[in-house]
Amino acid sequence: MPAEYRFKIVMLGDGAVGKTALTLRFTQNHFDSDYKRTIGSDFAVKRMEIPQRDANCTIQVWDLAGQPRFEIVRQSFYRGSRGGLLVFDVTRRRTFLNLDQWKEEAFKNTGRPIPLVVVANKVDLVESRVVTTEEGKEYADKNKFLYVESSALSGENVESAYVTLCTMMIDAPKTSPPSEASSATT
Ligand code: G3D
Ligand code: MG
Repeated sequence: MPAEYRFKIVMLGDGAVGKTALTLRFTQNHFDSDYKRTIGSDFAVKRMEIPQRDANCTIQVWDLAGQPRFEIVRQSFYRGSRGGLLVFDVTRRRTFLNLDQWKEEAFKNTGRPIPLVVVANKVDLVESRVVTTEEGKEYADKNKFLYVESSALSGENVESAYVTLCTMMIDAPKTSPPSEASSATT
């Protein structure tokens, strides 16, 4: 019998890097340039098989719209999340340089270093690419994250980004999350 896992994960990264497009591609297998720009701090759910771990993994993918102004919105977004995709756009260097800020915010709000997968998105835009594979990999290695190059447009490696994160979360040491009481005081 495969083991059953259930994880909440968060989509992290600057505006327009493709967080919503990746989520829709993964959960509904379509790419729609006319979708609603925001799905709020709403979530989508998907169950996957992870044969490498003899497991099934149900993930609740939280995608936060825009830059949330209110700390309280961000707290509920992060609360209980066990991992995340740290997404940047390979055609915009600034989105790559900002990954550290997203990482810090996630660690601060979850109270611990959760597993993250660095996702270099929009690799279909070969002509306008400015961040190289080597740079992306180096950043991921330095932080002990895994690295995937994807295109929500073509679908390339989208599932693989989420599967990779699931294997990391399954393998992560089972430390109990901070209790509600202690996290409420921070
Ligand atoms: P966000 O949720 O991170 O803010 P979105 O980003 O998912 O809304 O994507 C922002 C824009 O990038 C959208 O274009 C979307 O279609 C496009 N996009 C997302 N992923 C890819 C990709 O892999 N390749 C290409 N070529 N484009 C992508 P619009 O024009 O609707 O703003
Ligand atoms: Mg979005």
